Amino acid sequence: MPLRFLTAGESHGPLLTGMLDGFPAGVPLGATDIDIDLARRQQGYGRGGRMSIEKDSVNIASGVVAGKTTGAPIALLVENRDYKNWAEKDIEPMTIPRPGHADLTGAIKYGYRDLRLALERASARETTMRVAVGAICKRLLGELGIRVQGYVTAIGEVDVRLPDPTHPSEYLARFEAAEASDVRCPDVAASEKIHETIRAAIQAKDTLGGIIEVVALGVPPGLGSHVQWDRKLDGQLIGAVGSIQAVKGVEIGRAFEQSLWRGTQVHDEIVLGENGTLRRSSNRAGGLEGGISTGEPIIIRAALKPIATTLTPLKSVDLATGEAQPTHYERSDFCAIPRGVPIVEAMVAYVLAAALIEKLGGDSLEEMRPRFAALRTSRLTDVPMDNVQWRFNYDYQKD
Ligand code: EPS
Repeated sequence: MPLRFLTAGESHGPLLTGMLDGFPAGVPLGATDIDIDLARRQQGYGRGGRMSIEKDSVNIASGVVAGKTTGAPIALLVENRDYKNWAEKDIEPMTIPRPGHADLTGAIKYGYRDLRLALERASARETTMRVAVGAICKRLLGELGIRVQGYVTAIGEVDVRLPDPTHPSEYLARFEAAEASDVRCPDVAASEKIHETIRAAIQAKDTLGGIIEVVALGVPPGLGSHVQWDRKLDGQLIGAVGSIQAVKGVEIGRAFEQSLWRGTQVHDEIVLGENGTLRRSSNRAGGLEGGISTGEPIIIRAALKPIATTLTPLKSVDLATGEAQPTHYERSDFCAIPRGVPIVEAMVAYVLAAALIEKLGGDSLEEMRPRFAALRTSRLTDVPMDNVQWRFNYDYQKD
């Protein structure tokens, strides 16, 4: 059974819930493993007022017994502290859709007679549960030496060009530096500029988008497949990251920029390293070739649009009267990009955990370990060639 998850819950309902099914037995797991990432999702300059109400922490209601997963579905619950502020109150009608949010599209699709019904589920509050699921997937990946972490590379007009690491271990210092920054950018000077840019946007009653880069270290070669469209790991990663609220673009490595270069400038040349290892002189492919992991760090970049709820009104139409009306302000973030890092990490971790389970079988971690250790790598001895002439010899009769 493949790994899969679902989430449920409204932004101002009693709780958020999620279920992760198909997760292997024997993985050590506690609520604190998850709460660390839930706390990271709440931090970052530019966040909105809701984050001072919530203190997200998870309850694990099934699938983990005596500190280890059992292979049964894992049910997760996070309470919305803000619920008590909404439970007893009369909800004002919401009839003016905000451009950029799901207010209008949701009402058209479901025939809602009040726009709040769309907002409640479309809200990025839902990402709490994605992060919880992602933290569990990271726990499995960690047992196999795989690490998924990210940082911010652009917000507003500040776009940081981080140098290409000469060794994967350089990413570790980058992760650490990002966590020390209140805008999750590893570059200290750029962090200050980003902070200023967000402050100016708040003062201007506006919002900001940006770019998040997530890196997966230690991924073995051979995850995903070139043989079928829906088994390509790059397609799965792009789809999963593209499903996150506000994400409007996803690239592997610097795909958009490199699409304008020549082939000889783009492709990572293959060189013979020590002990017959086939190495790459660069990682412009972002760790993926032919929909399959190469063994180099996987690099996913997500472009998020600015938050759709702006203090400065935008033009809209009051659906109750048919009259032109500016939007009303709803409490929201000014810039959600620093908080978005663990959300992108979560979706990447989920896809990689699913790919590993597909490759190794996912009943138990105990069974996965030796299979993981036996995987072919990019050593010359792992890819022996026949080096003789041969024929296709299809059994295909042409009329
Ligand atoms: C969010 C909770 C929401 C918003 C934000 C993300 O809470 P509230 O609506 O009560 O302020 O702050 O949602 C959005 C950005 C959005 O567009 O809906 C959270 O927990 O991350």
